[in-house]
Amino acid sequence: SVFAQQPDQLWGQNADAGKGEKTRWFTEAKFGLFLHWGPYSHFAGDIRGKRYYGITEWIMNRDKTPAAEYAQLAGGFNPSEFNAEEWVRIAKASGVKYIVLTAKHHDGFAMWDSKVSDFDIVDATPYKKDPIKALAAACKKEGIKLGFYYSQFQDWHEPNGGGNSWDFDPKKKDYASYYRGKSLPQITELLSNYGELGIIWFDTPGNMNKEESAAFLEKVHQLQPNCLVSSRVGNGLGDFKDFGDGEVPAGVVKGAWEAIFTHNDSWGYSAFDQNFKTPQEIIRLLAEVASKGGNLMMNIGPMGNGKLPALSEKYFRATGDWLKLNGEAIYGTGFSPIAPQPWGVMTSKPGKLYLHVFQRPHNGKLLVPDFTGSAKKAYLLSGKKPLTLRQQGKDVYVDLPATLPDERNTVVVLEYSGE
Ligand code: FHN
Repeated sequence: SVFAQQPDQLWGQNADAGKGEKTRWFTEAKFGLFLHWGPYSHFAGDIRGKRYYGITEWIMNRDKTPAAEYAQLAGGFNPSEFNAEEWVRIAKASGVKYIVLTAKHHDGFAMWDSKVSDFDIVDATPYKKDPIKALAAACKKEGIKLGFYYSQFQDWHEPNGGGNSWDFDPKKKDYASYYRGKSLPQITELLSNYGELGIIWFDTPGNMNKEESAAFLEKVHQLQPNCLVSSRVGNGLGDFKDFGDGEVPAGVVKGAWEAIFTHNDSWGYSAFDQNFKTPQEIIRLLAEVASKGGNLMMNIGPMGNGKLPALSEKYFRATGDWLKLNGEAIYGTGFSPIAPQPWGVMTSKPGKLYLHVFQRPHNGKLLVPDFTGSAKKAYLLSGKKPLTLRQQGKDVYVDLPATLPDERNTVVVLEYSGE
């Protein structure tokens, strides 16, 4: 590159780091939808008459609900209004390229008809159907990649699973028997019965050692060599890197990676949380993450009845409307070769810089500094209206219209030569 800004971190000593075919779809996708859905969606932040704000998927742990009682209450989960095709239609309209659904979260409840445990949606609820099967079919039909979240260490339902110390004495736990008897066999079920998967998204490896993490990674690759594994499989393994929840790395990061956010203050649905990120916040975050070379996976917590919260649907659809006009500046782009500016951030493709303008400079002149290429032309991405530009050494100035067509993020394309 002719530009100065270079990645300051590299992920991928274990995989092809975004260079090869295996992670290509992922690094080009840029926008994913995370879905946390299970019996906790039915409790919606209220269990046994007690309310908990935030992380409702942790309600069993926060409440120290005995496993047997939680299992009984989980029998009230009945997502009778769930419609997989509707979810996938909304996902498509929102512009996401992949979906990751919690097949099993820390509460140990399987969202499919597992033969390994009866603590699942078919055997333990009146719903009796397999929503994962329906979702896999809908994703296949619509060309959306599907991944499953699977909590490989924490399982609060099982005496030998990680995390539940209120029912089961951690000193007496035989974790290996839980991996052998439940979590590895369930991974086999997921990878054998739902077609080609894009991702197995492991989470919170807890006290797993390197051999144990490797056993999960290898199980996935053995059954589906192209299925990607998240770095939260633990011990430095995985095909792509996940940053912390709600974290954007400080600088550019090379390779395949994701920033993970949730739409409000919880991953699971909460009846008491309306703190949803606006379309502007999502659109800007997506641009910022892409400008550093990564994907944004944003979570929605579907309700216990199987519907998506109305505001999540509305704000995600609005994001999709922006992407319909500006997707060229997000999908398949690379990190910005120039540092973030007071007016916004940049993404790139060969010979093009996409200037994501969040804030119009008061003089209307957009300064792109450190520009070592030769600027050729500038125009608004949406509508292609030409803009005047002037290059003075390494400074490029673009004249913006008097008002930005989209105050949330107006994209200006700057074409140049000199790579
Ligand atoms: O403990 C989980 C949490 O419930 C949620 O699933 C998030 C999503 O990234 N992961 C864990 C915490 O990092």
